[in-house]
Amino acid sequence: MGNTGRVSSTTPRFAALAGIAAAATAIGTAEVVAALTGPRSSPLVAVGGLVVDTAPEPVKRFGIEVFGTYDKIALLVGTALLLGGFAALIGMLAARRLTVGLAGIVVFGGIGAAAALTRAGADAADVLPSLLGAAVGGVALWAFVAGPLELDPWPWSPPTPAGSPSVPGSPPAAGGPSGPAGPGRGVDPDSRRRFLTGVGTVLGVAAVGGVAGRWLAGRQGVSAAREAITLPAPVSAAPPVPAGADLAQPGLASYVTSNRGFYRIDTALVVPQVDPATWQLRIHGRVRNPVTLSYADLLARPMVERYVTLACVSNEVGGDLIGNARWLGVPIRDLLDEVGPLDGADQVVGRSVDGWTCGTPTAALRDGRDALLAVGMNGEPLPVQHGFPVRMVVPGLYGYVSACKWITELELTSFADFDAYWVPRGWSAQGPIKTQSRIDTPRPRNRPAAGPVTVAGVAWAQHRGIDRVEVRVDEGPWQQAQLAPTVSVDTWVQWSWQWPATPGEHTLQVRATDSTGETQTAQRQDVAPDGATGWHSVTLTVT
Ligand SMILES: Nc1nc2c(c(=O)[nH]1)N[C@H]1C(S)=C(S)[C@@H](COP(=O)(O)O)O[C@H]1N2
Ligand SMILES: [Mo]
Repeated sequence: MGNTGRVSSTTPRFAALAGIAAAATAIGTAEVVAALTGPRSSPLVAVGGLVVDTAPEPVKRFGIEVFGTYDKIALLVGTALLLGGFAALIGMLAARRLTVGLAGIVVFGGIGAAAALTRAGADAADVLPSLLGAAVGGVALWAFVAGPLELDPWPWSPPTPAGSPSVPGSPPAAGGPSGPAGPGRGVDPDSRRRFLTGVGTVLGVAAVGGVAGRWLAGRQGVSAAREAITLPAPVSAAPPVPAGADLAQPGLASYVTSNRGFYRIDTALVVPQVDPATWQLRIHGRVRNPVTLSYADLLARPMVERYVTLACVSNEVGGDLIGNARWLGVPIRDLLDEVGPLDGADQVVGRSVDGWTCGTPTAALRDGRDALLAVGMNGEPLPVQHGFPVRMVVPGLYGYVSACKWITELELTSFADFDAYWVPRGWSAQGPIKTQSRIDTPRPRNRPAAGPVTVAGVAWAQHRGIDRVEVRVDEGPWQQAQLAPTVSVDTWVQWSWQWPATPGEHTLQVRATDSTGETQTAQRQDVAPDGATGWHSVTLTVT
């Protein structure tokens, strides 16, 4: 190692660069290996998943509120920035003492491996990407700091030949972190070129590796299998959407939500790829006759098709975490009748391939409502993001207690014996959907002209049905809105009201009454623990 004692103020930057290049190599390697061992073993995905599962509830809520459906992208970008910072630090530490830098890499590899082992269905092979990534990253770090690509000189290393102990109390090596940069004395240009070429090459290879790894993982995706599926016709078709159910008002959510426009909420950082050819559903636990069904078994059963409006418990008043689709599936009621739940089995736990669980009251699945093991959404096989190949859909219950995507198990148990995913995280074990209404148009930015203005929106009280929607202006008298027809009590309903708008600032409010006669409370309640309450209001200026 040619340490001539020359110094350069740019060296800390080079050291940081070496650390980042080494970390990128580690991650690129890990992604390639993870393409073979499965997505849950990718350290980025595993650590991110662990963060999602263990982050305190307020942090998670913040993520969902600020980034919405992009919360996962935000998490990945945040993780990458954080990792970049640590990698730079590791590079700078390694420039002073290689073993410290290598120890940093070992710690990161260890965290990745440990995180991978915590994921649902993990086995020993899942530590491989992290371990191999750390090993390759370690070699890269060595190459930049003490090996063939070493910058000449590393002014932070002791001025004495490598290996000799530094003298306690001696002044820092020339050009130490706080030492002065020697004027005009830079790094040897040849070595600088070699170093930067090395860094560039390694970053390029790492990027190619990362992309190739993701691409390989993508090829293992199930889109092709999904496209090859022909769904059976239902024995009981969905009732036709009545004329006028969709008021087709600009700004108003359409009565049927497209698959592309459907909200997506789940804890999965990487969308699970479940092969229908090997998919199985185990119905077991406190039952007389446990069964295991294949996808073919399921498709061979009589299918029904129903419109059901799905809603998320995290939907704020006025929010859009709600959508209405036509679902094709097998009635869960029939399956439960066949397995024969034992006394006291008051909870059915749906378990996803990624370990997520929801707990549904057994009674809700057997009381005659159209609770489905769904395979189709709006005439297509379930989109992968929405649970392909099979998910649950239960009218009247929030998604977190009923709508298990990528489902592989239905376990009969009791509420006393098992808490599903969100329950220990502060959400209610019971999650019936609360009656709600929303003003979709006009919105504040519309600034409508004075005169007749169509006020319109949606209201929902799944499985009870909406009886009445009322609107008021500036806290004046409540005015009855017109309800559009609907397919059933299991979907939302559109409403409209003609407003003789006058110039100035006004506040519109809406409230709905369900078929039990209960009117939405004005009381504002947060989404936690069991769904928001309160009236949606919109303040706007009429010109
Ligand atoms: N496997 C799995 N299923 C899940 C979830 C999840 O995190 N993992 N989230 C649930 C929640 S909270 C809701 S609101 C619905 C949303 O379904 P969607 O994404 O198809 O709209 O899925 C439910 N099913
Ligand atoms: Mo949800």
